[in-house]
Order: sequence, then C-alpha cells, then structure tokens
Amino acid sequence: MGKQKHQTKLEKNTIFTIIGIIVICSVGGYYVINSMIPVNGSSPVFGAPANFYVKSLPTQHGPTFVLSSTKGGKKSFSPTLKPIVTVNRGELISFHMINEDYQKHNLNMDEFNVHTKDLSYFETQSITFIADKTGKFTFHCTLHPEMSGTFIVK
Ligand SMILES: [Cu+2]
Repeated sequence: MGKQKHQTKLEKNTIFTIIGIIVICSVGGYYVINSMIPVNGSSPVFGAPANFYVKSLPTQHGPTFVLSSTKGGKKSFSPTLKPIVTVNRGELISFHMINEDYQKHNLNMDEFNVHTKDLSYFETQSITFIADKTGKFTFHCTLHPEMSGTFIVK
C-alpha cells in the first residue's frame, strides 16, 4: 500500500517535470522566433543576416557614427567620413550598434522601422530588418542631427 502511494507521487512529479519542460521550451521558442521577425516584417525570417557594426564615437568634430564592418560597408575610420552601407534589395540586414561615447546616442532609419533606444556608454543594441526597397536612405541619431550615415539599397 505504502509502495503504491510512493509510485503515484513519482508519476506526478514526472508529469510536472514534463509540463515544466514543455512550458520552458515554448516560452524559449517564442522568444527565439520573435527575435527572428525583422522590425519591418511580420513573419520570422530564417537565414543569416548581413551584419554591420556601427559605433558612435566622440570626436573633435562632434559625435559621429563609425562603421567597423564587413560586407557591403565602406569602413569609415575618419571621423569626418560618414559611413556608407550598400546592400542588395531583399537582403536581411542586422545593424549592431555600440555607443562608445559618454553621452547617449541612438540610431534611426524610419523607412525601415529601425529605431534603437538611447544607448548609454558601451551599451549595445541589434536591429534586424529587410532591405525591402531600393534607394538611398539616411540613418541618423535623433539627439545629434549631424550624426548620420548613408544606406544604399541596390
Ligand atoms: Cu547622438
């Protein structure tokens, strides 16, 4: 009799464990899928984005965006040279912004619904979107209108 009670308890625990695992996986999966939805899209995109690393740096000419990247991006090391990013239409793009300045900065490109929050010193934020229209666009910091860069979709 006592043994049977013990078994029932074990089974209950097993069931709770399984339910727990299912809940954790669903919640985790929800966040993973959600993070795959571009900010200007409605469904998740499975695929590797083209990554662009954008820093905001203080210079003697004022704060500026500096591109330290990769594919399609013209590296801008000079504080007076504004970054130019060139991509192809339909590409999945990730902007990884890091603020290396003591004052706050953000990065915005309205045409693609790209908006970071105001980032503090060494704070980062990544935004993934689809380059779904061709043209020449400008990304900028709303706190410093002189901070900008060019985004070209071919
Ligand atoms: Cu700024």
